[in-house]
Amino acid sequence: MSSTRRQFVTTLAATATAGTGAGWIWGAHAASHGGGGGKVKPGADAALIVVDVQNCFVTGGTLPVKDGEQVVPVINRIAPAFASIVVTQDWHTPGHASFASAHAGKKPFDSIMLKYGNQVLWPDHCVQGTDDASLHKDLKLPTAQLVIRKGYNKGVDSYSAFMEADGKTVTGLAGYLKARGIKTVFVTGLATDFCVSWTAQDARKAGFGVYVIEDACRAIDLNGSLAAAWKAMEKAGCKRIQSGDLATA
Ligand code: VGL
Ligand code: ZN
Repeated sequence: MSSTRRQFVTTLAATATAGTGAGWIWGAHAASHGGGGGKVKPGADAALIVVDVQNCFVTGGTLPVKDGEQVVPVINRIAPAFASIVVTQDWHTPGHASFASAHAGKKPFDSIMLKYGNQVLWPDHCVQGTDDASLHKDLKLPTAQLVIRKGYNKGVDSYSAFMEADGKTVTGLAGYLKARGIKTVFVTGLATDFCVSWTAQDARKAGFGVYVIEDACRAIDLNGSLAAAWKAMEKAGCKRIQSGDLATA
């Protein structure tokens, strides 16, 4: 790790640690535990968002994220701490504009300019109704209330669970959460540097307090995208924590 990178990580780690005991916590209060270590306790106005834990993004899928399946036990373990849980699914049409196969001469992981801006091109993935697009079979979220699908407009991608890549078409998630009195969201899932990051940043834009639970996420890390995503999330006011920082009992 370069020294700049190490310093960056250290700074973020310090921010997260300080944060768990301080007064900035939205919709969550620091619960005292025997040892005095502050933990983040999700309140009644907090929701867990589980982003794209689908077959396509784990080993054997069409766009596998390294160690993507490792988020499953972490998410299963923390889920009981949340009264509200929302699950998302990347849900593309066949021939979707985010697929390299839809653009002559392009390969997966190339980029192109679309009407709404730069678009990374991916292997065909998460096609509506396929097993590849199903939620991971070991995800155990019996209390989840909403499954929200995104990326279903053929010409527009949607990394974010709130807003499509055109920057104006909403999914309805912000309205749903607000109607239910949710003030804070805890974001987990795949991939840290794409759908998790865009979802977390858009949640801030929509006025929610945002925690991103780092060890409940895994990244694609394309050309430095992971470091860039953490920087952007931090700038947007998202708080980086670990699952162990949560009071899960
Ligand atoms: C995602 C790339 C393409 C994600 C979705 O879930 O992070 N990444 N589609
Ligand atoms: Zn996608």
